[in-house]
Amino acid sequence: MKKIYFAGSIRGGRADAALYARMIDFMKEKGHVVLTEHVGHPELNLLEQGKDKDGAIYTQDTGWLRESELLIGECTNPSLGVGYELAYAERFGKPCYLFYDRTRTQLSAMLTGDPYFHIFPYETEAELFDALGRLLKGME
Ligand code: 6K6
Repeated sequence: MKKIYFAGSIRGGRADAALYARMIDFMKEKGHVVLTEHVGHPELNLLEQGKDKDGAIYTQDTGWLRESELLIGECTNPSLGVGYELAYAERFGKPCYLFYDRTRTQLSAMLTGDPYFHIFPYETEAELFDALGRLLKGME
């Protein structure tokens, strides 16, 4: 059982929210704890904002990042918050595994150019889940 920090776009756009939810369910089914389940929630309130709320989100999420054993990110939809989390995770030495659909995006050179990140481009969802399954199996 691993404690996983799942990173996916929120204010960057919710086009892939259902995919995040399927990835989170998959990781949980394999017996892992996903600290950031809300990232896959379809009705997450994007309009809820304010300095106090955002401060609490930042404190909570950076705490979870430090507590996590690894980060798994779905990076097809660009997100400033996910980019920040990746740099934060690297700073704290958390292994980072990044997935993106290469038919839909060109991942930032700041990620593909950093050898710290383990990057998994995919073309179909079946390919994504196959790679994710193998990755989690290798951690048992
Ligand atoms: C309310 C209910 C559920 O979520 C909210 C409020 N928003 C956030 N809550 C928790 N984590 C967040 C929230 N907004 C961004 N994040 C973190 O940043 C997540 O861990 C995502 O991986 C990442 C997304 O960043 P943006 O820039 O796309 O919002």
